[in-house]
Amino acid sequence: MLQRALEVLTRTQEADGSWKGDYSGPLFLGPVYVAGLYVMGRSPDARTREGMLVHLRAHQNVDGGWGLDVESPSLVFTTVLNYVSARLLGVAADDPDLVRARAWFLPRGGPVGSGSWGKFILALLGLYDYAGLAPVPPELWLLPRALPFHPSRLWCHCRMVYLPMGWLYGHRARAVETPLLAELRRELYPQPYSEVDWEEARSRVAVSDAYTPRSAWLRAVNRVLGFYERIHSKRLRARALDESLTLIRGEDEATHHLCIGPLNKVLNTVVWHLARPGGLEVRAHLARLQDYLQHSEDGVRINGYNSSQLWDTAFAVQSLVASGRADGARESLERAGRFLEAEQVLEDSPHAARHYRHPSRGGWPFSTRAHGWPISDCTAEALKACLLLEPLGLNRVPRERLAQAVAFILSLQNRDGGWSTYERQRGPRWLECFNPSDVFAGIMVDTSFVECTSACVQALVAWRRAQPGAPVGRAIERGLEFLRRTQRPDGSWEGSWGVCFSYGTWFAVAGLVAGGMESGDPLLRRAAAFWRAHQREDGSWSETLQSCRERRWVEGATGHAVTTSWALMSLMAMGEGDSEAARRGVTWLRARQGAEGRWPPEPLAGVFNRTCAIHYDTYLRVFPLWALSLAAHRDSFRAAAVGR
Ligand code: LAN
Repeated sequence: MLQRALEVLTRTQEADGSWKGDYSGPLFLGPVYVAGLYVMGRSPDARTREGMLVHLRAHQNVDGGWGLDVESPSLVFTTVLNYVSARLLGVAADDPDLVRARAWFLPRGGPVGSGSWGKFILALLGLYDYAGLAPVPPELWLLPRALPFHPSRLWCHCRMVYLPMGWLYGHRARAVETPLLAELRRELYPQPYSEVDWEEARSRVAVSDAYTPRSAWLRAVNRVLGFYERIHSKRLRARALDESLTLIRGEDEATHHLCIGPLNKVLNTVVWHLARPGGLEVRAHLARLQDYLQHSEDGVRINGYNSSQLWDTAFAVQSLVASGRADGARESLERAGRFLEAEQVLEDSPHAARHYRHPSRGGWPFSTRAHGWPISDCTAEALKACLLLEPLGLNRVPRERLAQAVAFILSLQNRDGGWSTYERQRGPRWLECFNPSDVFAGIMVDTSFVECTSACVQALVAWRRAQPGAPVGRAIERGLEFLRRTQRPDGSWEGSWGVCFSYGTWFAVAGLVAGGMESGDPLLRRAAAFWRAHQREDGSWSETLQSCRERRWVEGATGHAVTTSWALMSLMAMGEGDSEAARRGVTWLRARQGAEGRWPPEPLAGVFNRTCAIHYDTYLRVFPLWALSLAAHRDSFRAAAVGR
């Protein structure tokens, strides 16, 4: 059965050596894409349009709304945006699905109840008045860089979304009026459009959309900025808009017009359409817009990134090597090795300091080299994969380049010993009090994460083994200390990029054990107790997205193969492989595998910013294989020991 799982994985590899799959899930990306095109007087081609509508209809909730992602309860933000998107794609207002949608959002105030990003996109379309938005003044970019709230200190995803938003806000950019937009203004609001109280709308948000409450600090800042909007100097604004455009250009060039993510990709494209209609910039952007499209049997979605190729490939390599059957997968590993080689970032981004970019050289991104934004843990996982390929003679990345990857990782370590995602922590944690998104948490500052920290520690340990005497000991120690410090009283760690305590605990344990922690250590005992406490009667583990939102363990209805694999890998790492818990887990996981070697589909295991689920296409092919491989090794090891 292990062999089948291995075959499934190698069979699904791309010709370029990577694993490339669906990276969708969020339901706000499609509508932003459609809205962006509409502002530019364009619409998707017929096939994409049809496909997007299939996907959109397939994920409408029974109550008539759309969730933040394909598995979540309805929000006004995503319901209004998907409604508008369907209309812009040609669906009539009396379509039964749209009638149901209106019945859901109208009693909640329509756009007025939406989380702030929904209001912004609607303002761009002329379906919401700019007076009803919290101000996004581009002048913030002109503040002294040393200020703790200079935008360059924000988490890169957040600042890259607000950068084009500031430009568009400063211009009060708005789609050319069409009869359809006039109809939409009548459909979206419970009252006539001319009677909406925009001042009041600014501070309104429906309960469904208010995950992160607007703090008193944020409300105060919004009042001050609102006042500033009335008195602002035109000259200063013009300078700020120029500066924003320069920074937008910098982002475009550093990413080959892919941009860091799908949102700023669309917004930057719209910016250039307005700043230089028909210019080179728009054309370069349009050429790479379809990189974000995912065509599949059940429609067209927008991926959350240009792909997850590097990440998936690094994990696939690790699970194939762990299977102990690398010989059978040699050809596949060889191609994967080539992909890893091809995707390492070999130079810093152009004018890095001017664009507030951390040096990139030596790092690996989540997707591809062209994307241009390397990440701490993606670099770490790729480095681990290369070092595993080395003894097999399949690593193609020369030592100097591996050393650059190590230097990149070291350059990212935070003062608290941990690692954040793309950059060292730049802003104070209290900036999170100013999170204006309503629907996400933890978007303001790139702080240390358990997962990133563990991956970096593991990679540095592997490097020290390959390169004895490498000066990484102190960094490892500080990373381990961070991991020790962040364990919760129940023995778990909270993850941020997968669901949730299972993901975090798997990473933390793997990091601590790699760093030399002994199986009898009280920390690991507590972690084992955590796993035992949550094992289900049938031997599996199951954790849901709700855990991330509520920040406490919330169990699913049935066992999950991915959660169970994380639990098993963690138990085996901490020396609990022979325990009753591990044995029952392994039995469940084996029985769950289908005859053709796959594990049946299950709820999404990826998450971001505590609220939004995202699909990792390879997780069901990689983690069960990996966990069962480790278990099989133990079995054969035990058999050999008994025989002796
Ligand atoms: C990702 C994708 C990769 C992911 C890992 C490398 C797996 C993780 O270990 C670190 C965080 C990171 C880089 C990550 C952060 C948040 C992202 C970029 C995403 C989940 C993909 C999409 C998401 C992005 C923020 C979506 C746009 C929404 C905003 C709130 C700006």
